[in-house]
Amino acid sequence: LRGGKEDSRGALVVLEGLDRCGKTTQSTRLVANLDRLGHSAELWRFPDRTTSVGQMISSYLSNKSQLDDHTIHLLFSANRWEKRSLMESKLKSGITLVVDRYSYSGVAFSSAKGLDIEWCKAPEIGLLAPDLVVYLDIPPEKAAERGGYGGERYEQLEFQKKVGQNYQVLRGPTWKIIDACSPMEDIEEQLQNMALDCVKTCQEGKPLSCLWS
Ligand code: T5A
Ligand code: NA
Repeated sequence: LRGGKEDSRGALVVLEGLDRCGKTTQSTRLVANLDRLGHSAELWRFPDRTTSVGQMISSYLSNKSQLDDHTIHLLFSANRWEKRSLMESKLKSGITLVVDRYSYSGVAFSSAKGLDIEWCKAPEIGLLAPDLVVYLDIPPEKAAERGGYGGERYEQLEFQKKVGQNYQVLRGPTWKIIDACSPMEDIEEQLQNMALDCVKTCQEGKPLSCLWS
């Protein structure tokens, strides 16, 4: 017997936005809220700095190593590919994944360096497509005023402006936008409602699909 709640899948929910837009704050709260409401959910993030590929990325981001722009792009992508099968099995076992950055970061940041956007998208083809992408929208100037900004490689105002323009090109039907300058509690509530709708659609049998769709 198929189609019952017992074999319904989890949702793939991705948070995107400029550095310091509030993704980590909100993805953490969302997982806690979904859990509280009886949905099994896990918090994931990319880059996943715990793998050996992730350690190369982390070293690059903190300016401890230098890499060609194409090379680091492919490492970010490889870091998602190394988690793909686990991601699929978690979703199929009914767990909702809340993911702090995904392929859209990969494309928006690398193309801000001048790499061709189609070239940047190509290695992401075949990764699981998110059911919902929530973009936390913040003016780059406001993000720069937030705590801790300036420590890592990409945390520079002019660069973040280009990243923001690239994100606009990537927006599609699964995207929802939240004003990231709103109070944290308001963002939390909007995000929770969006995620609950999405979880419901997935439980009702929406099939998993692959990028870019
Ligand atoms: N990257 C990533 C690529 O180039 N390619 C890729 O494929 C991927 C996956 C990764 C870097 O790598 C790039 C993108 C990034 O430059 P990271 O480790 O993911 O970096 O770091 P960030 O995502 O940039 O995380 P940040 O720590 O910078 O920002 P968050 O998570 O967006 O923000 P958060 O929640 O830590 O909040 C930042 C500050 O703002 C405050 C918080 O308290 C905190 O001080 N804040 C608010 N203040 C006022 N109002 C609100 N609503 C607020 N929400 C949060
Ligand atoms: Na973060």
